[in-house]
Amino acid sequence: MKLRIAIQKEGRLSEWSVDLLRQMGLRFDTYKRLLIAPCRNHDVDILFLRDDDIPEYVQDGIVDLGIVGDNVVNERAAKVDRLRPLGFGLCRLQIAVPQSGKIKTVKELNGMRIATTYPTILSSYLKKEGVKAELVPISGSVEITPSLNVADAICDLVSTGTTLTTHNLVPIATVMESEAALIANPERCKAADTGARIRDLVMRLDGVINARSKKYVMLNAPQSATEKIRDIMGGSKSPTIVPLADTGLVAVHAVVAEDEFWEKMEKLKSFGATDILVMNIEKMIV
Ligand code: PRT
Ligand code: ZN
Repeated sequence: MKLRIAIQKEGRLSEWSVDLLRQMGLRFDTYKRLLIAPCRNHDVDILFLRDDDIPEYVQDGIVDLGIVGDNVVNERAAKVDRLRPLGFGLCRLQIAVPQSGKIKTVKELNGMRIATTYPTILSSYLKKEGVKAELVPISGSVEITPSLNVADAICDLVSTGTTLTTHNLVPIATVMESEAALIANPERCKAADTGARIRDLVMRLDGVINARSKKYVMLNAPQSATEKIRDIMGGSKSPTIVPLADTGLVAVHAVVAEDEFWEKMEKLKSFGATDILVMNIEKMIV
């Protein structure tokens, strides 16, 4: 049987999800937004669904894997394994109130009305905070409810904060942080056949994720600086150091974390490094 992976059909996560699966080496068409796209080079079908349906489809085994926001998984209280966070679709579920109003803290929400499309997550948060508020579950455009006097506060996803500002709302609490994640059906992960194939895909995914934050650096340096260079180019493994035909020089190759990259470059130059080449890594299997 083929493995099935569900991704969002149309929305914020769609393009990222398609790109990621392609980087993992899966070849499939997205022509005219088919509902199911079979992979040409792998025993996998990609299903394009509304994001809200993905957690249940994974939980019920209709698909084996899914890519969806943590916010949706938690709201649906789906019993799935979260295999990997994916680093896109980053947002926060926040409670916000009218800027000019009296409410400034979560405790002051006692007895107030809060509009949200996330009633499950919000009610467990309020319970934990010991706040009794009236939830107003709605299906969209949460940000306009205070101005319509439908609610005193809202609980909605925020990424840049522009929507809140535009509607004169300010956040007073973060209920959860969220990002897209690869989720899986727990039984399929345990089963011998599907488990092995899921692990193969996760290994490919790790290769893509590891490569994203790393650069491959090649440089030439005086042989006398070899020890110092080895110390700072630790990277994932010790660097490769080979003597050059020119006596007294070595070539150094290493994988370096992107966020430490500039700091290391400065030091390497001060040790006499020249001809520094920095390359993107397509995949990195460690
Ligand atoms: O049709 P379907 O049901 O599949 O899509 P959808 O409309 O439910 O979801 P979509 O595509 O809007 O979002 C999919 C997922 O992206 C969400 O479940 C989150 O995991 C993630 N995500 C990341 C966001 C945002 N950032 C986000 N900013 N989802 C929604 N928003 C909305 C938010 O609701 C608010 O209206 O954007 C507005 C706020 O944005 P800022 O930038 O003004 O703060
Ligand atoms: Zn949705």
